[in-house]
Amino acid sequence: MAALRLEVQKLKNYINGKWLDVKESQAVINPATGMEIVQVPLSAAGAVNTAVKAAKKAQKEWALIPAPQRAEVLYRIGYLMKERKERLAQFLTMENGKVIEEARGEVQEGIDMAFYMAGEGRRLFGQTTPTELKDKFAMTQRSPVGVVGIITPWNFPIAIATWKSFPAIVAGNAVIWKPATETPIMAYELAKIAEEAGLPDGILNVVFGAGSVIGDAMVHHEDIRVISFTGSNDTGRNIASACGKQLKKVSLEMGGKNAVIVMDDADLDLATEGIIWSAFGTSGQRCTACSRVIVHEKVKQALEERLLAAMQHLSIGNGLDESIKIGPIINQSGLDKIKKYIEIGKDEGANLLAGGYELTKEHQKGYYFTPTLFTDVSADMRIAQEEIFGPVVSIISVKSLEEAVEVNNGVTYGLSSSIFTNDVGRVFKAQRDLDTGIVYVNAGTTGAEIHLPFGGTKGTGNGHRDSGVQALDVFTEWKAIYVDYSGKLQRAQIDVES
Ligand code: UN1
Repeated sequence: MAALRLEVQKLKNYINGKWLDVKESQAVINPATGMEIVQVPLSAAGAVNTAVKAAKKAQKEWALIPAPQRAEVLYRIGYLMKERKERLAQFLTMENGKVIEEARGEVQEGIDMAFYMAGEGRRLFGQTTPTELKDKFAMTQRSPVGVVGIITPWNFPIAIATWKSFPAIVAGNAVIWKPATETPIMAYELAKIAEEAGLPDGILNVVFGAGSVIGDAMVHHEDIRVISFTGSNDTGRNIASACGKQLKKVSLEMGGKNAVIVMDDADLDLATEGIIWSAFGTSGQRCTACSRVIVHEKVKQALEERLLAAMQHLSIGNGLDESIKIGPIINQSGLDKIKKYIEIGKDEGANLLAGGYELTKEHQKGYYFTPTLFTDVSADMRIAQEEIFGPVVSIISVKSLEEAVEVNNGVTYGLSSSIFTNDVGRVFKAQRDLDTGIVYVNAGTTGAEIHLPFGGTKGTGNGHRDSGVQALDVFTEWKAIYVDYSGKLQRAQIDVES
C-alpha cells in the first residue's frame, strides 16, 4: 500500500491565482480507515464575492485570447495530469474510497477530457449559412457566457470537475468551483496543476465550503450566469427553482435508477460480469450504477446462480490494496441510507438472496457494506424505484422485451440502461424504446466515454448534457451574425422577391 502524504495539513481556497487561508475547517476522513487525511476549509459566503470579482475581470481578457491559445493551457493541464496520474489516483482512493484501479480510470477520464476539450480550441464550430438577401452573409458563433459556477459531487471528484470546467475554460469563461467537502484533495491538486500549467489568475477559482453556504451564494450571485450541478435530486430542484427566478442557466445531473435487462437469448456469463461490474464497482456509488436487473423469467434462476457465484470473489477492504475489488461507502450517512433501504426491501416482501449487512468488526473504522442481491422484487417497490447509492441490486422478472422496457422506463430517473441479447431486432427495439440518456448493448450500465454526451431524461436532469461537444452548449451562448455588404438597406422578409 502506498504511503503518500499531502504536503499540507489544511487546504486553502484558490482565488485569483492566490492560495487563501480560511479560518474555519473540518476534517476530511478516509472512508476506508476512518482516519483524518486533511482539513478542508469551510469558507464564508464572502469568498464567493471575492472570487467572482476576480473572475469577472480575468474573464474579459481570457475571452479575447484566441481559442487555440486557450487550448494550449488545457494541453499542458492534460500532460501534468498524466505525469501525476498515480499520485492523483492514490489521493482519490484515500478521500473517496474507490479501489485504486477505478481511481486510475477516473483520473484517466479527466486526462481524456483535457485533451478532447483542448482539441475543441481548434474547432468550437459555428455554422455559415445563406441569407434571403443578395450581398449578405450569415453565420453563427459560440460566445462565452462570462463567469460560470460549477458544483461537483464526491463520487467522481476529478472526472466530473473536468467535464464541467474544461469546456467552460476553452470556451472563454472563468470558473467558480465548489467541490464536495468529502473530496477536496482532487480540487486542490487540479488547481495546483492549472496554476503550474499557466492558466491565468482568476480563470479557475476553487472555493471550499458547505453547499448551504458556498453553493447557495453561487446560485444567488447575479454575476454567475450559469450553474452546472451534479448531485442529489432535492438539491438540484432547489437550485433549478432559484436559478429559474433569476433567469440563470442551469445544467443538472441528478442520478439514476439504472437497469440491466437480460433476455432469454443472452450470453449469461457475459451478463453476469456486466452486472457485477456495474452494480458493485465503486460500491454502487455511481449515478450510472446498475441497481435493477430486469431478467426474462426463463433465465432468472440461471442468472441468479451465476451472480451468487461471482459475488463470492468480491473482496472488500481498503482500495489502496490492489487485490481489493470493493471499497468502502463514503461515510456514515451513506451507510445509514443503504441500511434503511435494506429494511425497506425486507418490509416490502423482497427476498434477500445475498449480503444486506454492514461489515464492522473485521473492518474496524471504515464504512463497509456487503454487495447485496434482492430477488422477487416487483417493479413498484421502493427499492426498485428510489436511488440507493450503494451495492444493492433488485432482480425483477419479466415475460417479454416489451415488459422489460416498460419496467425500465417506469421510474422517475432516466440516466443509463443496458440490454444483454444476441437478437439484432431486440437490440434495435431496445435502443429505440429505452428512455434513458445512455443505452448500452451487451455491456453494463457504467463506463461512459468523455467524447459522448453524459446525462439523462426525466428526473435525472433538465435537458442539458455534461462532457461531449454538447457540454459546450451549457457554457456558451449562440450568437447569430449578419453581414450586409450590399451598401443599401435590405429588409429581411420584406425586400425578398418571391
Ligand atoms: C457518475 O457516476 O456520476 O459512466 C459518473 C460512468 C463514469 C462516470 C460516472 N464514466 O460510470
